[in-house]
Amino acid sequence: MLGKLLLTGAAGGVGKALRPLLPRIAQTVLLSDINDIQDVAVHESFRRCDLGDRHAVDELVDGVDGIIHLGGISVEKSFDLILNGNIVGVYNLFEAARHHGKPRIIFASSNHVVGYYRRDQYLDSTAVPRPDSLYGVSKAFGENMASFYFDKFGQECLSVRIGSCFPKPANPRMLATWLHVEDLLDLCARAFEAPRLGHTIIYGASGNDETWWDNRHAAFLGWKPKHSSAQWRAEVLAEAGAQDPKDPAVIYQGGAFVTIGHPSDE
Ligand code: NAI
Ligand code: 15L
Repeated sequence: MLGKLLLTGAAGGVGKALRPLLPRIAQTVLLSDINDIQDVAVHESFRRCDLGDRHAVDELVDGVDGIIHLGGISVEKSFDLILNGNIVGVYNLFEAARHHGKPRIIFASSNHVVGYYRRDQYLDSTAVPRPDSLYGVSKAFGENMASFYFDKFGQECLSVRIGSCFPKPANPRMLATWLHVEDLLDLCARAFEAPRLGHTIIYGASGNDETWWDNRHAAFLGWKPKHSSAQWRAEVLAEAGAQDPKDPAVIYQGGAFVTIGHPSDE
């Protein structure tokens, strides 16, 4: 059990879903986000912070025993927004951790680091990144930052290439990529408890019938997802209708991220 856990991006979708589960792994939780949070529970406190503000991030991390880093831009956006939240923000977080006792970091990376691999390719964590967006590039940067800070400073971090962490799968692609928040919580617990974490990359998907990812290099964590998208398969496929096998959004793992417009062209 951790003492004080820092949860960045706490006002977002995953943050909101994870919050009620966090007493299972931490005594107190410091919530943080650039947006306000009103409903703070007794075991929680809140500090508003822009991840791009180095001094504020340094103060935020002081005294925490572990970090779940969800904060940042979570979809394709302008380079300036991504630069502040996901590039400068990640640097600030790792620097702050280094200066304050190196609490373990769980970094919310994304499947969009490898979004330009086809769905018939089976990937492990050694696959060379093929980002499908500026957003995916920024997550690859975060993983590289984790690698560098471990090799140079011994800062331990689990980068979770999250698939699709939502209440239920919203389309056929998510039948393969879906991650139940309880499985994410269990993965975080194992990463904080493991005798050694080092710099590890894992794909964050539940025990779905279809998978494109192989987590053998993170097997030492003993993570066994309990949930599966199977219960929604018939409903999701019926709602979606026929898929065009020539559509790049159907061919590639990143789905619609490979077909959306480039932000600077808009
Ligand atoms: P979200 O967009 O709902 O939440 C992200 C939070 O970060 C927001 O509350 C936002 O206000 C905050 N934020 C953005 N810029 C910030 C800044 N400069 N300083 C401080 N806070 C800032 O995203 P969601 O879905 O909750 O995802 C959480 C994390 O997991 C994100 O890092 C996302 O990239 C990653 N992820 C999520 C997936 C999913 O399926 N939900 C899949 C893959 C990765
Ligand atoms: C992500 O990285 C995004 O944060 C999330 O909004 C979804 O688009 C998810 O990937 C996905 O690929 O389904």
